[in-house]
Amino acid sequence: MTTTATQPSPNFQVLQDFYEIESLFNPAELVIRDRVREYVSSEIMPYIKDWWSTAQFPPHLPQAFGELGILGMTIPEQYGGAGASHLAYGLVNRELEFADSGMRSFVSVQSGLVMWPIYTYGSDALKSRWLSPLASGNAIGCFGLTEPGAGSDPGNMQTRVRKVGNRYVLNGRKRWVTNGTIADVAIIWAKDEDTEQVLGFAIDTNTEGLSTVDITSKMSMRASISSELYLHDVEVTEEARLEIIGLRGALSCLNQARFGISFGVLGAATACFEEATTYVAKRPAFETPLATKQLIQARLADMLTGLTKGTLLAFHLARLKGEGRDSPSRVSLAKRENVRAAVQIARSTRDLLGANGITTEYTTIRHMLNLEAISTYEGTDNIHTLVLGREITGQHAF
Ligand code: TGC
Ligand code: FAD
Repeated sequence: MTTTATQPSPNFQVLQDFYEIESLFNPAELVIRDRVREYVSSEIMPYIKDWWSTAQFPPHLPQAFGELGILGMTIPEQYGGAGASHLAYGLVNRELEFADSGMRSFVSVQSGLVMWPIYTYGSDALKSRWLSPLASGNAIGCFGLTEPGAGSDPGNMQTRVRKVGNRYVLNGRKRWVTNGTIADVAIIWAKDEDTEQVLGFAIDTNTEGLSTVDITSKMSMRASISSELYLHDVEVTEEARLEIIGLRGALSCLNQARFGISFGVLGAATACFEEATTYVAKRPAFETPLATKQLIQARLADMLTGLTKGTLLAFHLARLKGEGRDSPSRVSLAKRENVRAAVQIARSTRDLLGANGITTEYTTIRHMLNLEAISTYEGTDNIHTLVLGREITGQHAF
């Protein structure tokens, strides 16, 4: 048999929610999920391959995301947020990353790494200056923690700040800053020259001495902007300083983004799983479709299991987060495990697609390459392993 006409088609609606988690979502969560799904389907899916291939993040997207109400959506409405649940935010991440990780990354950074610290640690003046424009997408934010010589170990950052009268002066260099060249406000972490304590600032990117340049040689996250950011005697007022002292200020922001990633990567993995399932139903080999082969079915079974376990993990983490019980190591476990599952599903799909799997005619190679970056950013796989090792043994093994 070489034709496919009689093959039953997979029911993705059932497979996407194999353990019927959706029955636990509230109506508001489903409404926002569906609204974003519709937007992704009509306004992102038809174009994303080109955006990724030509390495562009279209400038109309921030405002479109603002109109959808998905920027800083867990922040209270008085600051321009939607006061939405963490689960709703997670589901939005999953929908966006079904299209491309770069779409989710923009929303992650803007919401978790820029709006969240301004909301949590910013003065009233900072909140009223930035939160509403960031929520509407009229302003864009970025987060500078990583440096050329300090990625996994941000405690070794070289960027320095010194207090001069009632102002602060910053010098240093940040690397791999998502949205760096398009940002209006940059959250920058620097060590106090006197105390060696890490301090955080929300800096208007028009401030003299601050400059940026894009990293253009990426083979991953091509529909997302990654930049270098230089600070040369950048002077800011006390008002720009975040009210938190120590590395924990910066690390607390990462929990927000890592949470979103644990949902987001399920979207990329779902896109790959659907592509694999559709492809093997049609692709003949040795006279029958690949879907009839036991080894192929075993692969699909592993994919469905990975997706289902990942969904349960992310969903429960959202519930814990809602109750303030999302400890950093719980977040680490979900980030590490769900990224691993997604990478595995993407690589496995790439293989099932054969030679076609290395072309951008299929979506999987794009997701697979994006997921490589996600395995590195927001804490590498090794770093999250060591966070869990420390939780288990009490021993710091970094
Ligand atoms: P350590 O001694 O463990 O901690 C220093 C202080 O911070 C506290 N802490 C945390 N607080 C909140 N949340 C967390 N996740 C925290 N982890 C630690 C800790 O309790 C301590 O507080 P205190 O009050 O006692 O001083 O610090 P360490 O230097 O040994 O480092 C620990 C380690 C390795 C886990 C940390 O440095 C780390 O997470 N490294 C990975 C760096 C990272 O993930 N960078 C991400 C940059 S942003 C990014 O990638 C954006 S990608 C774009 C997108 O999201 O889409
Ligand atoms: P390194 O820290 O040099 O790690 C290299 C390897 O060594 C990894 O395998 C790591 O696991 C391993 N390793 C490190 N330490 C240990 C150890 N103690 N034991 C065992 N193994 C270890 N950063 C920002 O601040 N803001 C952003 O917006 C941002 N966006 C990003 C977007 C993209 C697309 C990418 C790729 C990165 C982004 N980053 C951002 C940076 C990201 O957070 C760092 O790349 C990440 O933290 C890892 O740092 P590194 O690249 O310097 O790798």
